[in-house]
Amino acid sequence: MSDRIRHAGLREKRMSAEQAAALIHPGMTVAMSGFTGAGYPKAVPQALAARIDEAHARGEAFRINVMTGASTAPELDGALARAHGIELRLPYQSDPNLRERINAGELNYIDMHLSHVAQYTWFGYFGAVDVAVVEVTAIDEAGHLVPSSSVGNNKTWLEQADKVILEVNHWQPDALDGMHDVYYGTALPPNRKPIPLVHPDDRIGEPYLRCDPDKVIAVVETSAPDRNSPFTPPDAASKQIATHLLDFLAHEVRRGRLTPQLLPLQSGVGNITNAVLAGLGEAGYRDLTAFTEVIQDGMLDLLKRGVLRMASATSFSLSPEGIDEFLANVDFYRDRIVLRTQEMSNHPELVRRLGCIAMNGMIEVDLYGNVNSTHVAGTKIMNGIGGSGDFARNAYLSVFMSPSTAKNGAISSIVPMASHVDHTEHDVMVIVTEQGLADLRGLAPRQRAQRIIDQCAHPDFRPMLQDYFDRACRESFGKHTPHLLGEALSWHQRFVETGSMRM
Ligand code: 0RQ
Repeated sequence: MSDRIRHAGLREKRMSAEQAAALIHPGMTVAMSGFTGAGYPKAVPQALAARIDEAHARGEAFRINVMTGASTAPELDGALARAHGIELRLPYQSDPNLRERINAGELNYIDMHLSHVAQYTWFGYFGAVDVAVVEVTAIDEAGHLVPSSSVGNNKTWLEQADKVILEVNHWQPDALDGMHDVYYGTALPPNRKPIPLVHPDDRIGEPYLRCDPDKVIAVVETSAPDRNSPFTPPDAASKQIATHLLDFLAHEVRRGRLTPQLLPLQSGVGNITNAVLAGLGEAGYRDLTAFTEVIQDGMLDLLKRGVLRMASATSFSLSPEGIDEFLANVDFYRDRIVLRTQEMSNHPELVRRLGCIAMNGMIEVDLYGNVNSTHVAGTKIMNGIGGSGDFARNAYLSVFMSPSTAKNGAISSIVPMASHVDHTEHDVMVIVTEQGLADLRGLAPRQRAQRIIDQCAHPDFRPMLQDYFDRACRESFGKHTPHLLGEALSWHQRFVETGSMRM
C-alpha cells in the first residue's frame, strides 16, 4: 500500500489509526482537513472517538477542540459528536448528530466566515494548534504533500500545528495531482501585498502542500471514499426559482450590466443551486467561469458541454455518479478545475476584484432584506454561514434564494423581522422565491419591503405581511425602517408555540 508514500523518512512513521489517535490527548486543539464532505480524515477521528468512549466509560473527561475547513462527514463530526468528545467546534458543520449536540447546548460552536479561519489562526485568536490531522493523496520523495479532494485550511493547519498526523488515502485518485494551487504569498498585516490573481483561472501558487517532515508524528494509510451524497434532481420550486433567476440574468445582459459571459459564478450547494446550474446549461451560455467554493455534479456537466470554461474552488462535492464521471474524464477536468485554499477561494479581495455573481440559499429574509442563513427561530443552528458572507458582501451581484415557505407551508420564509441576521440589508441585492424575484438594488427600506411582499411572499402569507407593513408604516416609532417592535418576532414565537406561523 505504500507506493503513495515516497518519502523514506515519512514511510518509517506509518502506524495504525488507533496508534495515531493515542497521540491526541484531552483538551488539545486539533485542526482537521475536510470541506463539504470531501478530503476529511477518515480513520483517525473514528479511532479517536472510540478512545474517547473508553475514557468516558472509565469516568475520565476527554473532549477536544475541533477546527476544520467546513462540513465533514459522519466519520468525523458525527463520530466525535456521538462520543460527546467535542468541547469547541468551528467553522461550519452540517452533521445531524453534531447539530443536535450544539442545539442542546452541550458544546461551543463558533460559526464564522470561511475565509477568516486561516487568518484568525495566524493572528493567534484561537491559541495554539496542537495537532493537525490532514488527509492527502500522496507524499512525494521530497516530502511534498499531494492534496486530496479539498484544500480547505490545510496549508495553515500544516504550518501552524505543533504536530502533524497524515492520512494517505488510496481511494483518492492519483489524477488529482496537479489540480491544486496552494498560494504561499500570504503575510500578516502590516506586511500584506496584493494577491496576484486577476482571472479566475490564474495559478499563483504551488501544486503541493509544504510540510516539515520533523513535525509529522504519524502516517496512516486509508482507502475509504468521501461522503459523496447522492444527487437529488431539482424539485418544482427549485426549478421555478432557477427560471426567475435566469430571466433576471438575461435581463441584466440586455441592459448591458453583464456581458453574455456573465461574471465568475459562485454558487452554494443543494437543490436550488443544482436547478440554477441545470438552467444555465439550457440557456445558451458559453465560456462562463466559476469562482466558487465547491464543485458539484452540475458544474462537471457544464464544463463538459463548454457552458463553463473553467471552475475555481476549494473542494469537490460530487455524487457517486459524479465521481465516476470525473474519473472517466480526469485529464479533461484537470485542465479546467483549480482547487485553492479556502483563504483564496473565498478571499474578499478576489471576490471584489473578479466581480462574482454570488448565489446562495437562505432560511429567511425580512421585509427590509436582512437575510438569515443559519438559525431556525433565531436560536437553533442549521449549518452555518459558510462562505455565503465572504461572497455576498463583496460580490458584483448578491442573490439569496429559498422556497417562500418551509415545513409544508407552516413557515413563511419572508418574515417581518429576521430572527437572526447573517447578511445585512446592505449586502443583499436580489431575493428569489418560487413566487418571483425582488431586485432590491437602489431601493430604500420601505420600497424594498413592498417589493419583497409583492414579488416573493407566498399568497397565504402575503396579506399578513402587507397588514404588518401597513400598520408599521402608520404606528412605528421611526418611519425609516418601520417596525412594530412588540410584534416583529411574534411569527417566530407562534411557530415555537404552535408549530406554525399561521394565525
Ligand atoms: O430542513 O432538512 O429538516 O427538512 O432547512 O432547507 O429548503 O432543503 O434548502 O438545502 O438549500 O438549505 C440556508 C440551510 C438552505 C443552506 C440553507 C429548513 C428546511 C430543511 C434545508 P429539513 P432546504 P437547502 C456555500 C454557501 C448557509 C451556508 C451557505 C445553508 C433545511 O443553504 O446552510 O450559504 N446556507 N454556504 O425545512 C425553518 C425556515 C426554513 C427552514 C428552510 N424559514 N424555517 N426551517 N428550512 N427554511 C456552501 C458552503 O459554504 C460550504
